[in-house]
Amino acid sequence: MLKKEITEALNEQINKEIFSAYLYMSMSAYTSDLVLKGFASWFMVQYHEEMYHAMKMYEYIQSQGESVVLKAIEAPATTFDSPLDTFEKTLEHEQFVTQSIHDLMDLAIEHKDHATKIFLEWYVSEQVEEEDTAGDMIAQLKMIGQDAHALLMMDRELAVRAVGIPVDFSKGVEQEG
Ligand code: OFO
Repeated sequence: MLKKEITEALNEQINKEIFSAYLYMSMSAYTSDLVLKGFASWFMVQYHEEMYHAMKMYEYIQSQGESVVLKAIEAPATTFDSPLDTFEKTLEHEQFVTQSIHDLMDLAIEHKDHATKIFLEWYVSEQVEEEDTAGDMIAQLKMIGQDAHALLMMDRELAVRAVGIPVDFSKGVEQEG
């Protein structure tokens, strides 16, 4: 059982995670239009990661005997200035999500909700990684500048990233198939 305020905040967070998925899907479409297939693939992997974040929370709410309440997902931006802009906006968005996770953690601490606190620790670590990755991409793209050859090399590297988490949630977030 969760306190009402915590259930509501977790449901809000599901919305933010699905918005993140939607945003990265939009960045995938944009970079695909630029024929940067590696970037497009990388962002689609990120889309799956975000859906996983949302579903992990969805299951946690249910495991605590509470109800998931889904809300409308805001439309993401559909156009960006450049590949660099996509990662700058990614970092900006991840900083917003980090703050939201920290606020949730503060709420769990305030309510002495130890189970939710332990559950959220995974997200706190995940956000450190998310911001770090976006920061690295920005640094690399700034180094690349207008060098098309270097950009294509980076595109090839990004294409290698594979989905490392389950994407079929029909049997739960921790099981595939
Ligand atoms: Fe869910 O980590 Fe990004 O938003």
